[in-house]
Amino acid sequence: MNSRDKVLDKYSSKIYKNRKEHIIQFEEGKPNLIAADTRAIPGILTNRGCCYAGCKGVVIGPLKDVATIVHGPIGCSYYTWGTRRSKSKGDENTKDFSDYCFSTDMQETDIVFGGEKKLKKAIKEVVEIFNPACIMICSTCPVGLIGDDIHAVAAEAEELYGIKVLAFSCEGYKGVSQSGGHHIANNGLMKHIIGTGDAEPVKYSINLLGEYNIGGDGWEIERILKRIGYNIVSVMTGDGSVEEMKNAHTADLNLLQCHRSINYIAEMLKTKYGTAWLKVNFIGLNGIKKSLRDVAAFFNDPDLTARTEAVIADEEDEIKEAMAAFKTKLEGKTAAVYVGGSRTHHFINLLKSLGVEVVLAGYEFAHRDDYEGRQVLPLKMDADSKNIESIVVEKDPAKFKTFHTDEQLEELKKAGLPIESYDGLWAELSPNATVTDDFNHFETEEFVKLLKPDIFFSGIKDKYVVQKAGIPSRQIHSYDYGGPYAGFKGALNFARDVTLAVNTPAWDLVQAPWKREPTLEGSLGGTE
Ligand code: CFM
Repeated sequence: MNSRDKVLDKYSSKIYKNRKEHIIQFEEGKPNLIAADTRAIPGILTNRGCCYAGCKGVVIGPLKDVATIVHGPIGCSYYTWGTRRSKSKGDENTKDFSDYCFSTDMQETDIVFGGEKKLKKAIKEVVEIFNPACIMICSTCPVGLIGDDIHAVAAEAEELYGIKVLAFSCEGYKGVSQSGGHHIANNGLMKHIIGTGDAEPVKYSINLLGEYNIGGDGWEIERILKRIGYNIVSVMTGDGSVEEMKNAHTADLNLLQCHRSINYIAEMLKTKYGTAWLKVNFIGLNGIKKSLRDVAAFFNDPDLTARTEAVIADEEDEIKEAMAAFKTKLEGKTAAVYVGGSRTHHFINLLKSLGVEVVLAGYEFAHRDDYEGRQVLPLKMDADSKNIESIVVEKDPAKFKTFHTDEQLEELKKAGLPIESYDGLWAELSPNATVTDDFNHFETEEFVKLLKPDIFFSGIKDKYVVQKAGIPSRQIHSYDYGGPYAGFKGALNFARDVTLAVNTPAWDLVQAPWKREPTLEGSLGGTE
C-alpha cells in the first residue's frame, strides 16, 4: 500500500468515495486527474476559509485608500483584520486605512429586526471621521440570511455623500471556499473601479495582478521591475489603491502572479481593453529570472532586455554566496507545502534551488486548472459555482488598445511565453509526490507521520499541530513574522529562515505529552 492508500484506508466507505478523488500520487507523464473546488465534507476539519474571507480578507482588504466596512458580527471583522500581513503604506496623496477595523458589530437584535439601519449609521460615522473617497461594504453570513439589501444602502450612501460606495454580497456560505469570494470581488472591481480613470497611457507600463504584498513581497518585486525601467500602473491589490486601479486599463501588459484569486480580472481586462496577460512567478530564482526575461521578450526592446540581464546579474551576484552556504545546510531535505490556491506552485522552484524536495503538496481551494493547467478549461459548472455571478464584459472601443497584434501574440506564444496560459502545479512537481486537495487535519497528521518531511510549510491552523509532532513549520501564507520571500533578496530571507528552522536542535527535544505520560489509566477487568 502506498501512503495515499494507507491514509484513505482509514476512512468509512462514504468518505473514502469522496476523498479518493482528491488525493493522488503524482506520476510523471500521466494525466493526473484530481477533483477540486467541490464541497468539503461537513465536520471533516477542512483547512479552508469562507467566501467572505476570499472577498474581504484577500482581494478587497489590502486596498489602502478604501474604508472597508464589514457588515456582520465582530468576530468576522476581527479575524480578517491584519492577520494576513498584506503590508501597506500611505503617503501625502494616498490615505491608508488598513490599520482600522470597520465593523457594524451586528447583535442579535439587528439579526431579528434587520441591520440596514446600523449599516447606514456606520457609513455616516466613517464618512464623518475619516472622509474616505471610497467605501466598500462586505457582507457576512447573517446579512444574507436576513436579507439586508446592502446594495440599496450603498447606492443611497453614494448619492448622499458624493463618494464611491461599493457593496459585495460575499456571505461566507456562498460557494465552497474562499474562491467564490475572489470571483465576487473581481466582478465588483471590474464593474465599478477599473477603467474609470482618465490617465494617459505610458510606455512599457504594467499591472501586477494577484500580488498581495505579504511580508512586503510586492515592494520587493516592484523595486526590481522599476530598476529595469517598467512603469507600474497598479498592483492588485497588495499596497494597492482604488486611485491607481482606476487607470489599470492603460497598461500594456498584465503580469499575473496568483492565478487563482484574480484570473477573472486578467481575462476581463483582455476582453474589454485588449491588455494581454502573462503568467509570472517572482518567487524562487528560476521563477524570477524566467519571468523577467519573459516580460522583456514581450516588449522586445534591446535596452530593456540589456537592463533585464544587468539587473539579474547584479541582484544574483549579491545573494549567490549566501544562498550557496544555506544550500549546504538544506540539501537533501524534504518538505510539505500546503497553501490556498497558488503558492505551492510558487515555492517549489525556490525549494528545489536549495536542494529541498517537495514530497507532500496541496491546495485548500484551487480549481482543476490550478493543478492540471488551463488546458482543462472550461470546467463543468456545478450548482455551487452557478451560485457565483460570472459577468460578461464587452470591448470598450474608446479605451481598447493592444501592444501586439493577435499574430504577434501567437508568435510569442510559440516562442514559449506563457501568454494567457498557465500549466498549473503539475509543471513544477516531482514524481511520486503526494497531492491532497482540500486537505484536512486528519490527513495532514497521517501524511506527516508516513512521509516525515523535514519541514512543513502551511498556515496558522496546522502549524502548531505539526510542531508538536517535532517537525518545524514555517507559515507560507503570512510568513510568520518574516519576509519578504519574493525576489532575489526575498529568496535569501527564505533560505535563512528555513535553514534556521530545520537545523535548530530544539525539534529533537520535543516529545509529545502523550509519549511522556498516559492520557488514560486503567486496569484490565478481573485481574489485580
Ligand atoms: Fe492567491 Fe494569495 Fe494563494 Fe489566495 Fe489565500 Fe494568501 Fe494563499 Mo493564504 S490570493 S490563492 S486566498 S496566492 S491568503 S496571498 S497565502 S490561501 S495560496
